Amino acid sequence: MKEQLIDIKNQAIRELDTISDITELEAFRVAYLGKKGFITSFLKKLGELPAEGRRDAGKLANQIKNEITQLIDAASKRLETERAQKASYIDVSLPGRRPPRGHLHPISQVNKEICDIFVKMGYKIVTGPNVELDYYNFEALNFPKDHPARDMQDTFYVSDKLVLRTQTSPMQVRVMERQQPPVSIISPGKVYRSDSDVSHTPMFHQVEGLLVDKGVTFGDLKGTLTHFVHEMFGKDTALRFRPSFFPFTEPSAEVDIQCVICQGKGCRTCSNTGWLEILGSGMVDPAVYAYVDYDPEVYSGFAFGMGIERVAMLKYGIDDIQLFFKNDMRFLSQF
Ligand code: 2NM
Repeated sequence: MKEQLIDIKNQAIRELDTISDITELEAFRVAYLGKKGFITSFLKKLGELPAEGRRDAGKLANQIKNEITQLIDAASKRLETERAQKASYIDVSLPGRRPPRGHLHPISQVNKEICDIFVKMGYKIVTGPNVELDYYNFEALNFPKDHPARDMQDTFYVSDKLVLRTQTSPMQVRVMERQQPPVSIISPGKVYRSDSDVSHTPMFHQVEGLLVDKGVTFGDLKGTLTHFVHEMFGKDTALRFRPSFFPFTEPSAEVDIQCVICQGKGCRTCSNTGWLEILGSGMVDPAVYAYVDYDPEVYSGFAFGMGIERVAMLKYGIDDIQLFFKNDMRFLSQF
């Protein structure tokens, strides 16, 4: 009897040495101290023993039961300490987690691309106020007093004399006012019009350009804008100059490029015309020169303007302008 108990105890000590986690330890506890475990079974069989040995065997069994219980407690503490140490262990050789890296908004990217093309041709970038005098936004640009663009429906008025600029050309008037030709400038920036649908937002971005010197012709305008389109959309992009009208230019022309979706065959995007309008342009009207004291007998020049969102939509085949303003990372991270 006694030997049998000692054997159980020694076996328990050996087994305990091989236990490496809490689950195994629990299985061990059940095997020895559980309802059907070695010790419990032994205690249950005590009644079958002759009365004289029963007391000693019971005493020894309970003593071993306590010892094993203490061993389990100790092993449990040891395993818990090991687990905590493992959890707090830092592998200093692991490569770091790279923080996600941002980039310029697609409108900023396209704005930079447009400006870079003209800067390479010698144009200087100028910027100015978003809240502009009616004088620079309309009057000095030769808008008649009753022109529909001046209407409250189209223009955000800050006061009688102040508006949110509806184009960036007021800045060009400001430059001409303080500097005689030659001038070659582009003015990028935000502009505001009371308008909102799939192709209009109340605020959008424009780049306008101006070149004035002696002997500047419509041929210079065509050459400059053809170069721009080829740089922006590729050398193989066809373009055409279509007669148009602006208060500040005469003659005026809009530039269309071959539809980027159907290559000119005709589709929904180009309303089956094969062409997409990309910018407005023209020879600066002598009426504008009168406001800035340029001599129209000596100087001539051309000007142009384009919406950056529109250029970006054509370049990337985007059909909803609102996407540029929603800050949805699923859209923005594609650029
Ligand atoms: C356009 C189209 C045609 C333009 C004119 C001028 C200025 F100041 F010289 F008169 N700046 N920009 C112009 C000309 C803008 O945008 C569609």
